Amino acid sequence: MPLTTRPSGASENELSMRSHADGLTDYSVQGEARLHTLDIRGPVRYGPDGRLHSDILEVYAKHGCYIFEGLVAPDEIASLQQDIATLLDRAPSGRGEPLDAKGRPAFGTEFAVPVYHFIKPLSDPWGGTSILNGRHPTKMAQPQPQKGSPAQVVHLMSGMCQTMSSGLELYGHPDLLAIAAAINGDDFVPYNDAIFVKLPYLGGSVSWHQDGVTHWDASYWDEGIHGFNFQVQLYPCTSRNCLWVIPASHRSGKLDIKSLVHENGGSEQLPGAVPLICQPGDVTVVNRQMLHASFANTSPDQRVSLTFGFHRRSSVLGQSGSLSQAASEVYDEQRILERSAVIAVAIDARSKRYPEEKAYCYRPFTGLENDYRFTEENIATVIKDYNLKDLSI
Ligand SMILES: O=C(O)CCC(=O)C(=O)O
Repeated sequence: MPLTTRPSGASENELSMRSHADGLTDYSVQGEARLHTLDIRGPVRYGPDGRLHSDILEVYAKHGCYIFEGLVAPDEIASLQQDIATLLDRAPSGRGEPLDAKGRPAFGTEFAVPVYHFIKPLSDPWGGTSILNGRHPTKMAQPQPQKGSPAQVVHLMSGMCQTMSSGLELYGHPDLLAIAAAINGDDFVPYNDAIFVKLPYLGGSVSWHQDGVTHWDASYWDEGIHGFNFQVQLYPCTSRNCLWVIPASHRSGKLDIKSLVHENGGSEQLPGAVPLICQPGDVTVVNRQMLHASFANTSPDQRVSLTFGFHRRSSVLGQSGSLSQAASEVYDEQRILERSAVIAVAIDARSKRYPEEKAYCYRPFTGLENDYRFTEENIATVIKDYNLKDLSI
């Protein structure tokens, strides 16, 4: 039995970091070999019609994921890395603490949605709980952190379009938005965003799950109905710290994850999975219906993944709040417009930072560009606390 699975009768405290890391070795080798047999990576390419190349769309439709190599340029990645370093430096010293580790007022206390989400090092905060609609039914092994590790570490940061200028500019990236349009239609709408932080020897796990929660039982269900997530990678992602996916699982409907783990001898090392190994600047696209997970980071390498998703408009319109939102929130035209306006403002913010680049033309805001410029007023009305209006399905 792989060592990342807790031996029966053993308390989780008995799993050392070393055993956890060793237990992933064979699985990593096999997963990497499997990854190389799949043709799921390459630079972004467009067809003669100027839209994302149909070859890429076919691969994405078949496997549910794609790795766009080097899509975000090195200078932009450097800005993002710098802004992330600042955010981490200014984080509260722990959950709910007013000061950062250097005794300064912590960053981001003015935002309605807390910026920082803390966990115990190497833990799995959602597995086996009812959090996020209970979509993580099994718990990952939680190795013991090294002596002297902090009691809490940052696991997630929310609100990248208001916490860092490079985050808002990235949200308006023309290639990313063209990919969103190719997959979800020109009238695509946003979902949410989260920055996953996997610090070396400390980062927690995210147990196996599928993201969508609303449309599984609908008669009109299809493999793209819950949209997709981008992950923009700021550092090299290895099989030890990266996101793992089970290719083609987005086409299987809602999976019984508890049974899959049970049938796998209780091991969370599910068969058939591949690690999404990336370089800085690579961007993964993962269908939200894919079975995916990441293990506790018992490696020396950090991963920071800027994660943000998009939906088909038709999937969202008329739906009610889900995941962490109140069910009474209805995603009507007005709500969709208010949240989508972040894209329009981001495009303008980006064009000020990268004036040589051809700006993306976001169809729902064609003709409204002058109302959604990157101005003080729009920062206050469109951007501030935009993530209260996420469209989570
Ligand atoms: O990046 C990770 O480790 C987890 C990402 C994830 O589960 C998600 O985007 O739904």
